[in-house]
Amino acid sequence: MRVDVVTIFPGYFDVLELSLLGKARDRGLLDVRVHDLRDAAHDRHRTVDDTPTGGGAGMVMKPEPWGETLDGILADEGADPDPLLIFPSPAGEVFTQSMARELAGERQLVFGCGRYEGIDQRVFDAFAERGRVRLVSLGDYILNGGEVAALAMIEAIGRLLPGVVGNPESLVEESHEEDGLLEYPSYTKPAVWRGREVPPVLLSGNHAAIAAWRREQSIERTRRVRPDLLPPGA
Ligand code: 6GU
Repeated sequence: MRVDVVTIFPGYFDVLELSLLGKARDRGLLDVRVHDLRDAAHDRHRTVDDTPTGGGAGMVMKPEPWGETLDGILADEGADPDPLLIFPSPAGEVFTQSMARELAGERQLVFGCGRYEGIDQRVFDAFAERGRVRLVSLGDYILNGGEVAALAMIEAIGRLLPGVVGNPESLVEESHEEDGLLEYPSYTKPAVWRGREVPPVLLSGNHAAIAAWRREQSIERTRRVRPDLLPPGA
């Protein structure tokens, strides 16, 4: 998968060189390219924002640097003919594991990270006329810009790409996968730590009993902290 990111803070994305996704990049499974929006701001101060038309607080990102940068990405040789443009925004649809799964099937994602009070609406309108554009939110709280949201989405999507996670089984048992319940609690050695024992069933060797206990724990935890995730009637 190819991922392009447009931002005024390219340094935020340095972390994609680390860990699992860094290895995925080294192995050619994930091709991430970060573009500095200010490279397309041609005045002496490399200005990317201006005051909101109609008045109000804060600043709005100007359309011209976005237009030039996105045009360049779409025209790049090696670009996909139908990439998906994603603008992280608290005004967007909420990002979920099922959206991550859907997006993991794309050939090219382009993340446009806005700052300030947002991006001039005409950028969304112009690119929605030429291709696919989605506004996507991480949830109901406010970040200072789209960078951290884009990082979270790239990690959630990237780990679902074929070959990125060594053992595909570990993708299946996690929270929000399969049955949509939260994950059960995990334990390792030692069997007693600071006087606390591992639940004895886990040491029983009885695989059916272990599976039943884990399922019960998942349901109980989900009922306690995320009852909205329980299937109707559960
Ligand atoms: Cl995608 N962007 C910003 N700025 N804040 C957010 C968000 C995105 N998702 C939740 N809060």
